[in-house]
Amino acid sequence: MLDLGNQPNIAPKDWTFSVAGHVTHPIKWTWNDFMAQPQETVTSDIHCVTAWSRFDNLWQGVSARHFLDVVKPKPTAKFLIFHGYDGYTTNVPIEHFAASDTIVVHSWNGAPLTREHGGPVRVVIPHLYFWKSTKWLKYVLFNDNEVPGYWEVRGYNAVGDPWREERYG
Ligand SMILES: Nc1nc2c(c(=O)[nH]1)N[C@H]1C(S)=C(S)[C@@H](COP(=O)(O)O)O[C@H]1N2
Ligand SMILES: [Mo]
Repeated sequence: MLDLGNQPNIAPKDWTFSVAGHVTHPIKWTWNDFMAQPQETVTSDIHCVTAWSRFDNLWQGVSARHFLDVVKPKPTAKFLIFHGYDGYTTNVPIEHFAASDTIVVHSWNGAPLTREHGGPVRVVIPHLYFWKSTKWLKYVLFNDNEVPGYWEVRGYNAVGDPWREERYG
């Protein structure tokens, strides 16, 4: 599975990104705010739950670690739910988002993310199945309880570790 079938067309100047819920510093970023954050690069493989993989992807953007430093989750923050501009949602335990190679990206293999692949900004959580990596990122809610997202409601796993083949819940 790749996406819900509607690929939103969002120009960077129209893109905003907000974070709310159990955080000390809720944010609402414009494209310029996002690009002003420290930039990092990560190389990773990706695994879709339907068995395809894509190896050696070069991602550029803002690390999850930096992002968490900015919003400062409260001790009650246990689960994140990501929202895309297409209405997609997916949930991830906070410690999985906090992995050292998780990155919120604007570029793939040296070029801006295309609309098809979730531009202007998507999440990449390399150690989980790719359905956990929200395209067309719009909003993240930090929750104290687990709220299932689009595929999780349909029976997919709350964590989604490909090495444990955690496809279903
Ligand atoms: N917003 C949003 N993000 C999404 C999806 C989606 O439908 N909407 N599909 C997921 C799934 S199932 C996969 S496999 C990857 C596909 O990413 P790609 O198009 O860059 O290969 O995006 C994930 N992120
Ligand atoms: Mo997928």
